[in-house]
Amino acid sequence: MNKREIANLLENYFPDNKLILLSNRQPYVHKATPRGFVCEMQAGGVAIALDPVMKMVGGTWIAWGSGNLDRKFVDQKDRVKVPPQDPKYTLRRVWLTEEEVENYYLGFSNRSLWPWAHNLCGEVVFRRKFWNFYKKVNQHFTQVALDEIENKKSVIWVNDYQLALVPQQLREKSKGQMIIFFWHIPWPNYDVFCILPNRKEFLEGLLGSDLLGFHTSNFCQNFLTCVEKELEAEVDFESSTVRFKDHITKVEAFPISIDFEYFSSLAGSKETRAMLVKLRNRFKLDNTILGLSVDRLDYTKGIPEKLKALELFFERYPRYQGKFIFVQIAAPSRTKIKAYRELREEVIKLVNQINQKYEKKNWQPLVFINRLVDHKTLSVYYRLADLAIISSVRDGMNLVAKEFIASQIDQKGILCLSEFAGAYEEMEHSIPLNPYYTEGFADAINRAIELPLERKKERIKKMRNYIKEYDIYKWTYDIFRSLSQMLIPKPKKDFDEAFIPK
Ligand code: ADQ
Repeated sequence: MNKREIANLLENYFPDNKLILLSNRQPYVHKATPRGFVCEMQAGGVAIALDPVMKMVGGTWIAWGSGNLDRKFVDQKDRVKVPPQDPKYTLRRVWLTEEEVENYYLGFSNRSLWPWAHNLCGEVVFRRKFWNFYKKVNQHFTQVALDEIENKKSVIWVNDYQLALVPQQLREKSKGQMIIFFWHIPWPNYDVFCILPNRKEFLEGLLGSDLLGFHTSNFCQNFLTCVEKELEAEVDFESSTVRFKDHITKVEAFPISIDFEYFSSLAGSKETRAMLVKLRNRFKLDNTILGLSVDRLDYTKGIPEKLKALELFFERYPRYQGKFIFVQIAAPSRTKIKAYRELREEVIKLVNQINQKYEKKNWQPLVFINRLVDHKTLSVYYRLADLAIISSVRDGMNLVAKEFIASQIDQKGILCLSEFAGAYEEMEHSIPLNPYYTEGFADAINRAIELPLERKKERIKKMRNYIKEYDIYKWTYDIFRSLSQMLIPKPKKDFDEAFIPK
């Protein structure tokens, strides 16, 4: 996608508008480490996807200052220009108290909404205190956004499930702004939706936006059905709009993507090629197949399910014993929540158990790298891998799938992808897998490995062409184009004409 086209669209339709983006997580964190202070990006789909957009468009990004040195690097208005080495936009940090983090972030966002949206009702915890803090922190973000608007015409782009009440709060306090909301995770069906207490208020919060985006048309349909059943609103499934209290919200699917050129050229860079040789030697890959997964260590990503499928794969297809290594890179995530700590223990236990089985054969099938790695290293692993496995039990999209494809410059890798990841709708040339069905999963791994090289190349080529066209810039363009169409006055229905007697 040509970045100039986005700039033209913005100049034509939103000439004097300031862009204000809100998300819970910030793109850059200042923190102290044993190596000294660092300013780094975090492993989180939302920040990684939106950073290139903000670098291109400019504006202000409002997010929680979660790093232990964040306060040291902001001005009196809590602002800092980022990226630090080549500033392109402003990051405005919002400060949260410990109690707010506990209840709004770890509580309602991550123990109530996150498992709820992913259909994992057994993990859901609802507490009144969580909800009260959620409302309070959403108000706080709204106030900061109002402060940034300074009564100027703005496009306010609110992101994700932590800030669902902001659109309505903004609409009540400021007139004439365009509000986009993008929901980055799945939207559940009506039966699951109904377990959410305060669900009416939650929907009303989102319906404060002019444009409400989801990754897939299925999530849009789920949302519209919930609104229709829950609120006294006019829902038009054909035009995908909701009229509620005289305000119209357009609901549309925009499958998020990645900066294709960035990942593709990183994969072809001199540095990557040099590191590739080193790692090939380290893993002794001349006669060995390398499988790879990159995930936040989250129970929605199906990591134990994948390890169990790999264990079965080695048993069912013993010819791969000693000839296959699987690398799981897992970024620590939400470590203050018990379910996440337990997941880590379970994963380590499974990895050790499987490795011990083959100790005598002098072969270590699994490598577990439990840390954040930089993009250059990630790129080397993406190139090194003969197959990537995405095993989410449920996922809004999954950017790793697209990053892996973009990095396949020599088109030799293949993607095994869960049918329950949003990305599956677009990646029809991947090898499908069902993480709940261990035997089928093990067979899918075998099928992927045994696919003839020419067939792998055909598949990868098709997926690369697709992502090259539908990259993160095209995603942004589509969102703004849709918003701009809402500004054009709709032609008056020819009601009168139709009833003029001939
Ligand atoms: P996430 O659940 O965070 O995002 P995902 O889309 O896979 O999931 O994005 C993860 C990002 O973190 C990727 O860019 C990946 O490269 C990076 N990452 C993961 N592990 C890493 C590691 N160890 N080191 C470095 N980087 C790592 C949410 C939704 C997704 C949706 C995105 C965007 O859950 O479904 O795709 O938002 O909308």
